[in-house]
Amino acid sequence: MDVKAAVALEAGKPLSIETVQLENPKSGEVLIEIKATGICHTDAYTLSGADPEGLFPAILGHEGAGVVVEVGAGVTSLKEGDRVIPLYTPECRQCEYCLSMKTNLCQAIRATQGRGVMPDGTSRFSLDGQMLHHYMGTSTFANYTVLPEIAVAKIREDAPFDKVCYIGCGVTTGIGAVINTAKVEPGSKVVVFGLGGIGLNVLQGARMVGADMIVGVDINPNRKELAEKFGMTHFVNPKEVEGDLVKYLVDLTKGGADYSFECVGNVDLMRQALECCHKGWGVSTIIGVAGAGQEIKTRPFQLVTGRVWKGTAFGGARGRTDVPKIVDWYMDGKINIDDLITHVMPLDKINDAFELMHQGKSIRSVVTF
Ligand code: NAD
Ligand code: DAO
Ligand code: ZN
Repeated sequence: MDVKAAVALEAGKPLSIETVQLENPKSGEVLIEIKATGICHTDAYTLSGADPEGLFPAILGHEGAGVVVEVGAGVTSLKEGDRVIPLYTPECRQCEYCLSMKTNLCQAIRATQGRGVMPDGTSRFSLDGQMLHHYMGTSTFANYTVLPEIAVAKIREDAPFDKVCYIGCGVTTGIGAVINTAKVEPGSKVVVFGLGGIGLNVLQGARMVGADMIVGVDINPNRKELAEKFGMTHFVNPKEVEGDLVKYLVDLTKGGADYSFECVGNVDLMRQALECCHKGWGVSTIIGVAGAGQEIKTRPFQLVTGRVWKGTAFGGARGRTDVPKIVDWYMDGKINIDDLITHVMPLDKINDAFELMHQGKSIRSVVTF
């Protein structure tokens, strides 16, 4: 079938709006009509060419919501008409990783997903006969896409696509990092570095679990007002701090953070996030994706004296199990998504979304089809 898609033809170039060809779903796969997709920092990272694993040409996008329109042979958990969210972290419930219950990093289709193809080793997308790579197994910058059944979360029928698409990455990553990875307790002191599409969701996760003090750190002062709405109790702009930021944060939290989160992708901030944690028990979770080849460092004594360094992908969420629950939280008014979706546009304008992100003017832009 013909499909309208924003294609990343090469690194560093704007996306090109094209009519591409999409094959029918094969065994164990489903065809999804994408109704809305968010544009995340990670799409921009790959498009920029900085992602060493980035493949071109490709159809990017990993934060979508839509409807199942066709199921391939052997598909049992989904049917035509189901509302769904594509998962860049699948959940097969059968692999060693899934069965361990210690991680959400299902490995069932890891190798082929990393090569930009479906589990049978081929792509469903092409442009004038040339193969196009899938991206993160999801490729949501197209009005139709094909996914393996194990990488699709079925959600409730009344969930609005233009809001819950954000649960496909940013919302789940931020809130999940608090609940699943760091396991923040009520009464905690939390420090969040970076108050963008991820960090604001860390704030609302921390508020939801009952953290007492929630410090937000960002160099963009325009983030303060929105961050307060999402639970931040104290704002720190590093540009306005005289002297050492770590010392300032340790003093502010009266001994250090119980939990900190790095939501920028900056290795210097990752170090500061670890070192502003409380001696003996502070846990720092890395969410941001750093540039290719970059490394983190600290003095080992920071760990010897009880601080813990962690990282999280997709907020530690097991997508088919956890994503429908997060959709329920949104529908029940327990979490706020609406105020984070600052721009909505048609696919033809998707390059504007990248521009708004680079200028720090948007939190989330959403393309609706
Ligand atoms: P964003 O651009 O919306 O937000 C980043 C924020 O960091 C901005 O508010 C910016 O002003 C602030 N910032 C930049 N430099 C700073 C500095 N030196 N000190 C303090 N604040 C600073 O990005 P986002 O969409 O929130 O994504 C954040 C990171 O998370 C990215 O690296 C992204 O790739 C990554 N990410 C990780 C996962 C995961 O599963 N681990 C999932 C999605 C995104
Ligand atoms: O190696 O098993 C694995 C999974 C690797 C990919 C995990 C995703 C990491 C988060 C990147 C940002 C997502 C938008
Ligand atoms: Zn698995």
